Amino acid sequence: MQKHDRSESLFAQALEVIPGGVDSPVRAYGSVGGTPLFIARGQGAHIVDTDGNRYLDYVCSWGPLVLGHAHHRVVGALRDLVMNGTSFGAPSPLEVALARTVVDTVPSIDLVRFVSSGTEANMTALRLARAHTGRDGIIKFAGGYHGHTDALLVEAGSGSATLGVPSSAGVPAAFAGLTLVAQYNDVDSVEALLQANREGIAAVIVEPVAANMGVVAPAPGFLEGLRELTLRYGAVLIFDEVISGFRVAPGGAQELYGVTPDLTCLGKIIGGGLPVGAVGGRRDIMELLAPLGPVYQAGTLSGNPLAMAAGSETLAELLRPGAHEKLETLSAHLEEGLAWAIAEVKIAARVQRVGSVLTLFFTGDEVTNFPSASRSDRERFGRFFHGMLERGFYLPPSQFEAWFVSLAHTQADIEATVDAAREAMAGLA
Ligand code: KE4
Repeated sequence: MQKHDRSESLFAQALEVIPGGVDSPVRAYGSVGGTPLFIARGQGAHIVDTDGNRYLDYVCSWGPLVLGHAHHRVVGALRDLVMNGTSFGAPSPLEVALARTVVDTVPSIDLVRFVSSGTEANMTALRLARAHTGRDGIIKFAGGYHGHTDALLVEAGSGSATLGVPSSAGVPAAFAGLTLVAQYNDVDSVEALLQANREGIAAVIVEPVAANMGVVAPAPGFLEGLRELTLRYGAVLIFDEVISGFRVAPGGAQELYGVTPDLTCLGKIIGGGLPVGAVGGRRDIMELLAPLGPVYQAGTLSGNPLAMAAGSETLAELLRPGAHEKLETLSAHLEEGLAWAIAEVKIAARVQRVGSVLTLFFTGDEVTNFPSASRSDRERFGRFFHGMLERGFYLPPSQFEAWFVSLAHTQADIEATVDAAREAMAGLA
């Protein structure tokens, strides 16, 4: 039986000085119960908590660690760099190198600006869209999560969904009122909003592969429909690829599904585990950004050399021939194995996957949007989460999140995961 004394002691200390004891709400285990584990170190596909318990990690820092923890290329690059300083507040060759990789790999991106989080990237994309169109309205999707900028904390997914507070406190009604909410995989719901606000919509923002309501793939024609509608109504199409970028294909979901947005937001993987975000897209829109144009955006640590280096090393490894194929093979085996375990245990659950992100939903019905995701049995998910944790498998502590597979996971890890999942699910009956 695992001991968690150190985590419990650290959580009590954290609660004295940090709101909720965490620096990001989903980490508090609010929707699964129990005391969050404090992590001491990671190596490859495993993490070790402060009590010395070792886990196979399917959070991978919520996506950035697609190579696994402490990859030698990332550690080596950072070790060499840090001796020469950590930040200069000035251009560095490292941001040019990473920008070149992003521009050469992501179909929609002519120019890219680095920031320090996915939230900043999405916030900037909205500002660019509003400047480009002269309009104020935004359309997002119920269950879509794009970081915590005011305009997008309306019926958001991820942690805010588990909080049961679809719209955050502190967001002025005037701001929220500019954000209209459509249903994912429902093009008609978008057209209705565009029709009713013909000249008012600056942008439609979407996770092309939804991952913050759990993983939901775009239905055939959905992304194409958004592309056609936004062209017809003169709105900017923004793909939030903070999760899917570089993960579901080298060029992200826009490459996988063959739909090119006007702007793309990136994060996570492109920083290799250090703070990063990026907004990129059509030259005519991106050139609105200061110092070229009238849209102000700035950041003390934007393009931080360490983050740029960690990102470049991560992408260099990820873009090697065969890397995405290996991720696909491992992830497909995990999906198949979990589906087998569900059938064996005869439990109302299903697996939904795109590339190396997947979610095990505790519902028997297909999950196509946030209302259907919300019909999942969150109490059962919570017990499953703890059942897996006790067996040494670290899952995202929420039904509305994605499991992340890395290149450090092995076939043996996948098989062990499936065996543990079968046992944990059997215990739920
Ligand atoms: P950050 O500001 O957390 O770097 O990125 C926000 C963001 C934007 N877009 C998408 C599609 C995202 O998934 C995220 C952040 N993802 C969550 C997990 N679903 C991060 C975990 C957390 O909030 O602690």
